[in-house]
Amino acid sequence: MASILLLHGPNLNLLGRREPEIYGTSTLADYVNVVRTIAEGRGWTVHDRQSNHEGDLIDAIHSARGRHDVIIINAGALTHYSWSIHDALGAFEGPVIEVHISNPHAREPFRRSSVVAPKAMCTIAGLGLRGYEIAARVATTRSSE
Ligand code: CA2
Repeated sequence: MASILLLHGPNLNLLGRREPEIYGTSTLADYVNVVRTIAEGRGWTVHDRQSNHEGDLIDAIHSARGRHDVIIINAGALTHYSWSIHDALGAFEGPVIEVHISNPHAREPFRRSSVVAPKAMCTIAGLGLRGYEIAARVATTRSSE
């Protein structure tokens, strides 16, 4: 069965509980459920992991090799500076989809660059739950469709 690794980085465990004016009221579980519902409805499995630790995320990306077909990643603030995550994603053989809840380009200048983006087939940002829905559809759609 085809499989998605859905990764969330630092502080995203706080979704729905802090800063609702920026990130809304949906929880991390809501985001995971959107991806899971769409993917499982199309016969895919989803393995999800959130960590506040860069090394945990890198280990998860390494272990995706040969086990998962697609990585969907919201690396949180690590998006903007973790060259280690950039390198780890480069060693993954399948497509990487970068997602963000907010639109980082409309925020502080330090959020305008992503070290994940050069390793991703696409970036979906600023659409909240809808962006995750699109990411799940893209992940589970064969390139010929
Ligand atoms: O918009 C996104 O999805 C971000 O990846 C979220 C990151 C931010 O650093 C990126 O620039 C854009 C931050 C996640 C922090 O999440 C919180 C949620 C609730 C309360 C506090 C932080």
